[in-house]
Amino acid sequence: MKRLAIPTDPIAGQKPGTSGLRKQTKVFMGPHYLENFVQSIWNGIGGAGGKTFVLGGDGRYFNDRAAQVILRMAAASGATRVIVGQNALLSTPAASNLIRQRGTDGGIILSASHNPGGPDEDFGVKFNMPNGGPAPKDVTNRIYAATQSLRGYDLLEAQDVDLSVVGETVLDQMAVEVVDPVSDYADLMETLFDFDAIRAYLASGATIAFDAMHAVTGPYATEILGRRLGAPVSSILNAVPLPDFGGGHPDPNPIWAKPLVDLVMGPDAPDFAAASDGDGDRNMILGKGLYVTPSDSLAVLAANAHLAPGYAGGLAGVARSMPTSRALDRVAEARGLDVYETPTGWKFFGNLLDAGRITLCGEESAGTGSDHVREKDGLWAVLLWLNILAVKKQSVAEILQEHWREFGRNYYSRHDYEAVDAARASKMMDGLAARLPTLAGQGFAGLTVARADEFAYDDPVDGSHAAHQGLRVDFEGGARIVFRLSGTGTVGATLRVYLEAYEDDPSRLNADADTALAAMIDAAEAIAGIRDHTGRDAPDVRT
Ligand code: VG1
Ligand code: CO
Repeated sequence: MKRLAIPTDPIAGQKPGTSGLRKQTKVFMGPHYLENFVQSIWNGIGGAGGKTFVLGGDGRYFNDRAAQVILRMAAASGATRVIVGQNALLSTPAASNLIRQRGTDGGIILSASHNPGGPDEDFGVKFNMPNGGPAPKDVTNRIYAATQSLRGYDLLEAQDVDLSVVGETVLDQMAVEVVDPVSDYADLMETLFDFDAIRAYLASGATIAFDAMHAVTGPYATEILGRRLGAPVSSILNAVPLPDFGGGHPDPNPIWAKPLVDLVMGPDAPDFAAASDGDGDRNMILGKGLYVTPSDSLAVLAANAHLAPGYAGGLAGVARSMPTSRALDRVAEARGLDVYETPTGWKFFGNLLDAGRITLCGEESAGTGSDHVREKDGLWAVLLWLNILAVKKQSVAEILQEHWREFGRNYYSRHDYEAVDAARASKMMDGLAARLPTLAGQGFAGLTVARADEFAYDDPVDGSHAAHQGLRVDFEGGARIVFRLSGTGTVGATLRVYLEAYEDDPSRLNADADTALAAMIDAAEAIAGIRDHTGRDAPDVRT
């Protein structure tokens, strides 16, 4: 085995976004592209020498090849050990758990999350810190700076490591430890939730459906929901991970998980249904005949988490990303909990979790989690819901109704305009940012602006500052519109418009969300001129 020092030049555009570096697969497969980025990770974290890393991914196309390259690069750079999920699989939360549990120096997760996979779709590489969470901005900035000054990378010339068998091998001087990707994670779940109660709930005839969307959660759901909790095999749908996710978008929302939504709206609806995304960190929650918005789900979980053993002592505090609805704030206020508002992206929760200021947090994009790992966690949310259902012995619909009666309802919807011309999208956002100070007091579609600003965040733990985190327009009466550009899209720009209206009149808690938000949609258009700027008549995706 020979260590090679391969000369390269910097590659433009290797700037990590909201969730690592996400690009089209064929870009990652291009000459030196993956290698340059991985070497830049090593350089950005002060070298790989003597370190132990976790490695795994969501099983998408190129996952297996990329894992072999990374192993050879880690060995060439003098890493001591890499802990790899069998067949290079690890869900994002399971990777976060292993990074923490094994006291490692961090890990590399191969995933483009909910983006589709395949040679003509997307791939991604993300570095997580020793606390198990996504790298914060100072680290991704160092990694990015390294990509711009890179002159070469180190690679071991070697055969592929057999990752199909659990056990330990050696690659040059480096230990490669292949582990079962599921068991440690499943054990952790057993410490948090009342598996006996959930087992009894399922045995009493409650029916569930979990859609793994041919992504990484298939094996996790099969072990946890099936083997450990006794759910029938037939209740786990699309359980086999496929490199192209069966041709679908592994994005658990009513658009991309439509078959599951159709199931719960139909005559054979199970009592509870859920789906997760490509890398297993997101969740969609459904009940008989209904879809629970992620923001509502977060609020319900916060209000009821104490019913699960892992949270029986109560919550230290809670947090949500800025565009997430303020349903959570209502719960926090009623329960006397601190609530933090952070920029989009899980990395901003890390410090709050590490400092013990919060126990539970979430995002409107279907991410919910707690201090058990440092990533959002799809199956965790499913298990917490099941634990709550098992204890309360109510339906999902009853739980929601009760929640809205107690706290009021935040009607909510997100409109995405995808692959918009990037220059035009920036122009729209810059123009709107400049006009924000003039909006207060103005009326749009019958709504009066109370205040408008550009969101910036000062981390209360380490004092770091994040600017330009989205434009907020608050209206009299508790409604709000947020405008933001995505940091995870891979083609052009994605404009996200987040709409929210608060209602506490008991006779108006059960409107259709689009109807309840109709004025907001008009106001968003009137304020931002979305049609003119994007050339689009309507959003591509509404969730
Ligand atoms: C999106 C979501 C954000 C989430 C991020 C990563 O980012 O809006 O809430 O944290 O994806 O999720 P953006 O910048 O495109 O809006 V995933 O499932 O990659 O881990
Ligand atoms: Co994800």
